[in-house]
Amino acid sequence: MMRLQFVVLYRMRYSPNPDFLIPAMPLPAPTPELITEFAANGAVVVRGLADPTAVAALARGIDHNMRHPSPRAKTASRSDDGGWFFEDFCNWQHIPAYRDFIFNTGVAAVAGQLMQSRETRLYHDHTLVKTAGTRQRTPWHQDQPYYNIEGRQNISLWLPVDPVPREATLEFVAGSHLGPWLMPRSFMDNQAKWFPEGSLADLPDIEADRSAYPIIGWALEPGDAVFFHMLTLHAAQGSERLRRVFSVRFLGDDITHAPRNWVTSPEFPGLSERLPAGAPMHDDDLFPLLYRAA
Ligand SMILES: O=C(O)CCC(=O)C(=O)O
Repeated sequence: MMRLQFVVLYRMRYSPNPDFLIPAMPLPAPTPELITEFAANGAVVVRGLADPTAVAALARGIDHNMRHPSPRAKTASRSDDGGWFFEDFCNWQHIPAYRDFIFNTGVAAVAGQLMQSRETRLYHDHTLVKTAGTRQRTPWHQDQPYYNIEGRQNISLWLPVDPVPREATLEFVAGSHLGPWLMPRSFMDNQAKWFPEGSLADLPDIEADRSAYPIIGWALEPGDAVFFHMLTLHAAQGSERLRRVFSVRFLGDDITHAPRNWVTSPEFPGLSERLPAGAPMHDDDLFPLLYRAA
């Protein structure tokens, strides 16, 4: 019964609707060159993905999110940091601007075409804000080892609503998504809280020898976006100015559930009880279909 209600509500609330905060926004399809670049580098930039209306709505949504954090919110900076690195997850059902951006624009179609998937599902949203003066770096890491999924057809969008200069942007090691899974560690105290110590190779010290790696990254204007694979190594410095980012994680055709013996980041409480290991994510309403290629 609950499941049926959710499906009906979802159909009513999330079909494209001109009254939404962010009006329907079809987007140009990625070029074949961009799709090839994504496959090779595991990260690409798309300029002007979100228009000023969408950027303003997302900025208001992020500000609301910071004033009303969910129980999943985290502070990823130390108490003596000059700023605040705020993170929150899985808020699309509560923050209309997040929901409208995900469901009412063509962003999922762009994601699906970049990862060359017939279907694109929502995995989760992630808000990442560094307030002015935040010194906390985001250390180099891959995202997928923190998650509860297996499969290669995946993609994340990282979209700032403030200008981000090159020195504060998200950086990537081009091609690293083609390499092995590397040890996920907690950002502030470097602990192995996910895979057991020794079960995956540790990351090399990329900062100690940056010139040895093909590091790519772009200065971004509000509404520009980077898309990256969940195995691409990425990192960011602190930020001298306010850097508010809305991020969406998308799943493609080959993604299956990988329940873990530890608390994933983010956590999907109760999912392991209803979705077996190896099941496609489309077997659960938490991961709604956003786009299907014709
Ligand atoms: O915004 C940041 O500083 C880090 C972003 C990140 O690690 C991610 O989006 O997965």
